[in-house]
Amino acid sequence: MLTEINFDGLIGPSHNYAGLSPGNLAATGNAGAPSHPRAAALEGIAKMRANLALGLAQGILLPQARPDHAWLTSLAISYAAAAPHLQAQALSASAMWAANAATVSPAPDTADNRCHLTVANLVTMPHRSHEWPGTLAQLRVAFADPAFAVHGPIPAPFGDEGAANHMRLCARHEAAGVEVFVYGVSGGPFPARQHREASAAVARRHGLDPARTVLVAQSEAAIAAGAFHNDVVAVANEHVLFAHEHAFADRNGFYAELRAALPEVEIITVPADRVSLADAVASYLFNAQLVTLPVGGMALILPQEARENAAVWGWLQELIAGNGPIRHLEVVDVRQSMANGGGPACLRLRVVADPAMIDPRFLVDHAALDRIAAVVEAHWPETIHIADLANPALIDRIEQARHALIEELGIVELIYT
Ligand code: SUG
Repeated sequence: MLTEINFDGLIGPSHNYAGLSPGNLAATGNAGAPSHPRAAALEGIAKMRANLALGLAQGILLPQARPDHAWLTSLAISYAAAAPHLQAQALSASAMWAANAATVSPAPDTADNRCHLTVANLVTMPHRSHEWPGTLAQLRVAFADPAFAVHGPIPAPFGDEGAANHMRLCARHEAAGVEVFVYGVSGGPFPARQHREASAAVARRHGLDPARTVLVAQSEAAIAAGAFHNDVVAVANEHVLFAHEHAFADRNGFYAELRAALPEVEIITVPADRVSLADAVASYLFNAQLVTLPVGGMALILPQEARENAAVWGWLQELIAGNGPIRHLEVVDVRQSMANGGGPACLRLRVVADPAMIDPRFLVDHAALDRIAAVVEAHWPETIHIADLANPALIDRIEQARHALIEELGIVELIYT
């Protein structure tokens, strides 16, 4: 049976605030602040438990080996000898944001009726550009069944940031869908991280029907306001699109194309005079997980920051009081990730597939999360100060912590990736 499974990136033991992502206002604003990897990972685990409690299927992706010695070796340097900026880039725990791991086209959308995954190349940001080999290795283990086709990255220089710039709309998860690829042309002072050429290549590779594929430009104003990925200003689930008024360059043209491809689509647009782009970016209203509940209806899984913003929370109260499809708000605390610009939706990769076809070590229930949480409690550093990134004792601790997790989960084939 095809089901939507959310795979959350488990927040790694090297989680820190090095300010590596220009255009990501939270990350640059918190540069140099002390981080709390243990609390961060436990917040992520609590979010997964909240999903389980709603009756949703939950998976995990593992933190990658950090520092990335293979990457440093390809740059002909060791961690100890590397300059501080290279150390930070090699150590980043950024693979936690699983929405940037890959783009996923479920089987009902593809020509060969397999679920296709293309690992994202993340070429725009140096600290993310070396994630893909580790991600690809994991995807090849988790989705080894022939029901899946796992592809390598789109070649540089075409930037691809994965599912964060991809939305799937359909009558029901298991029905054929319309896949929407959102790319950036210009981001004002900031880079447009998703390139049209990359999106179009992913759609071709996955064997999507051109009549059910839409390419749409993100608005420059949104990128300039800090929406470095589309999932900061829009989210979709089944037949519902929930988006900010200024998310897209040509809103009316896009909506018309979408309605033609999927007549039952229901579009909820949040007007800028109720929630400004600045409030949307600060609160991560749209970086919610929009999910279909087993009991019926849809829920938004929102970060705490959305409840703390009066304009956003007021708008949401009206939304759920109305007669629309979204009836339930679930608030989660992922502050450690949020401070690096990653909300609830950034932390997860959605895969519509039959869970029986997936390596069970990547699927979790409460008992598996108890075991993971125990490893985190015992091994993850409590605090990382930026000055510690050069400290060999911290690096040793980070590497040991990941080994302990891999051993607990029995995924030893991934020990070095
Ligand atoms: O790529 N932050 C990530 C946040 C990614 C959020 N993902 C989605 N919107 N789907 C990024 O900008 C900050 C890391 C640092 O500065 O150390 C960072 O990479």
